[in-house]
Amino acid sequence: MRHLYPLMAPCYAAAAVKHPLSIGEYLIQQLYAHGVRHVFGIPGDYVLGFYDQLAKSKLHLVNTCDEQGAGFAADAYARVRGLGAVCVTYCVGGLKVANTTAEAFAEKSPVVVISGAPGLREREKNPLLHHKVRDFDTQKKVFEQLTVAATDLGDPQTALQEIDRVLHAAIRYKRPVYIELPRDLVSLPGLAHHRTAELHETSNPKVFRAALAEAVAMINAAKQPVILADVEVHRFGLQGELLKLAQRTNIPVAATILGKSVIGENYPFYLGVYEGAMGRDDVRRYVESSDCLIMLGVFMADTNLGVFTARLDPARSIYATSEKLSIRYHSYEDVRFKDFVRGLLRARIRRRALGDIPRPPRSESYKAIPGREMTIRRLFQRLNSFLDDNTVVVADAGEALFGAADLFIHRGAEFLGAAYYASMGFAVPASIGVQLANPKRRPLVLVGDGAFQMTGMELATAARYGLNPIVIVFNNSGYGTERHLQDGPYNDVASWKFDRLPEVLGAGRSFIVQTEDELDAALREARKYVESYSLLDVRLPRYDRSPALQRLTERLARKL
Ligand SMILES: Cc1ncc(C[n+]2csc(CCOP(=O)(O)OP(=O)(O)O)c2C)c(N)n1
Ligand SMILES: [Mg+2]
Repeated sequence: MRHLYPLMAPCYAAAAVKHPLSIGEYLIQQLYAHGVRHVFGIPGDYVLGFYDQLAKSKLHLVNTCDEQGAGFAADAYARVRGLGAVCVTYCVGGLKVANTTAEAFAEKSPVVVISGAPGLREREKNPLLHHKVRDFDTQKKVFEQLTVAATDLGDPQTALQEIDRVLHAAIRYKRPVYIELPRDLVSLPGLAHHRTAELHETSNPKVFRAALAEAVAMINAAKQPVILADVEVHRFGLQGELLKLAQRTNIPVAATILGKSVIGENYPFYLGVYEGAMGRDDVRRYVESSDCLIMLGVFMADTNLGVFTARLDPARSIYATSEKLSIRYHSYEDVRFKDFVRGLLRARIRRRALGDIPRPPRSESYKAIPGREMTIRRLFQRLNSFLDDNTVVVADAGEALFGAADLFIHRGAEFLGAAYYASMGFAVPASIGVQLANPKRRPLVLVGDGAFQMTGMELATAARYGLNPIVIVFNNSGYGTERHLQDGPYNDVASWKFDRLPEVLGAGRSFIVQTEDELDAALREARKYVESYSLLDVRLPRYDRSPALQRLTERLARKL
């Protein structure tokens, strides 16, 4: 993806580094300058030198149980704070974060992957050093496929420049980058008079004006314009602009599942989640019948758009992302996504009456029926009224994610889910990244029993760092989502005594929930208990499913 880089025109503005920092120290300084305060990972001999520098720095190290946990935590941290970092040792650690980096790439999350590596002097005569797979650059080659920019800091003359280059790429493209640190170079001084390059990128003003004029004319002429907002509005920090645009013009807003919570869901112009035939039918009809669909930062991915059941007509659309701007059938080059959205906000778009539009169902007046066994539908209804302004919902793949589409996320609350790449095991470690990135929020983790068995041990990390997520384990005795596609013994998982975890981890509280009144009681207790995590083992029928999953599996099964 290096071809993307020449788009950037770095200009040299910041002060030169006076006393040359070492290469490792400069990397730390730049991470800090870009808002990073925590680095997730596990050390190893190839990266110990850098860990020592980290431990002495202003950055906080967060040791996870497994590298994959560190990778997911860094991804979630990046989604909330704008940049995240994971630091691991060569290959044994690095290749374990290949999956999480792939997720960050696929879902546009700027994570800096830092890996130690054998020193350059150790590599002479190509010895078989421990952790090496094939060649010394095997791991780097893997990460070149998974990141938007990759570098190995093998030359002190260019190392600081390379750090600037890849960090800028992460911020510009909101995608992961890879930095490999040979262990004998970490403490060497970088170039004495290096000036940190600043990223300045501008739209071509003529193209920008033409594109904006066409978009505004189309919107003003439309009878039923609709905004469909997605993940890039989050990543580029444009939620405020989107909200103002909707407030000023009264153009209704729908979100995708990946973009869910892009605006608070109690605004009168918020329609709900649009996901083709998978989502609510009134939203689908309203969005698809629009004569001017303004798609902002939308990811045209299958799961995001109801497994390609979305019917969005380009002839009636304005499609703006960080990579592309099209209006109807033609495209404009050189217009930045941010400029376009801000341009819309400043433009003369006529304000219209809101009219009668679909609205998300408010948290239904739920009342627990004592003794009644839990179902997924009732669990979500109850959780809806449990959310408050400080809750961040973090959903794992499976029912946890599908059912969450219709959760009513409050103003100021957030929703995180790996809704496109959909790797199981995201949610528990992600909640660590979320809470460290914003300690004012308390994560509500929704996770299947299968996914929990992959990374749930990271609750130990949550406990160790004083975090207090509330974890709802959807315990349906296996890979429920897959049972509805094709069932077999391969969808069973070993039955765990989830409630014994506090004993094993020496922290936290747990609850077994079988009935609606037990759920009420457990949620009440969990909210009160703030010292550490709470885990609710919610027992669900094996073949139960949410309405969204029912629609999805029917469609997927037809494709098998
Ligand atoms: C890492 C990974 N492995 C396999 C899959 C395929 N997969 C998708 S959903 C699913 C079952 C998830 O089970 P569980 O976490 O218990 O959630 P449930 O479907 O029961 O709600 C599997 C195996 C995946 N998405 N990610
Ligand atoms: Mg399950």
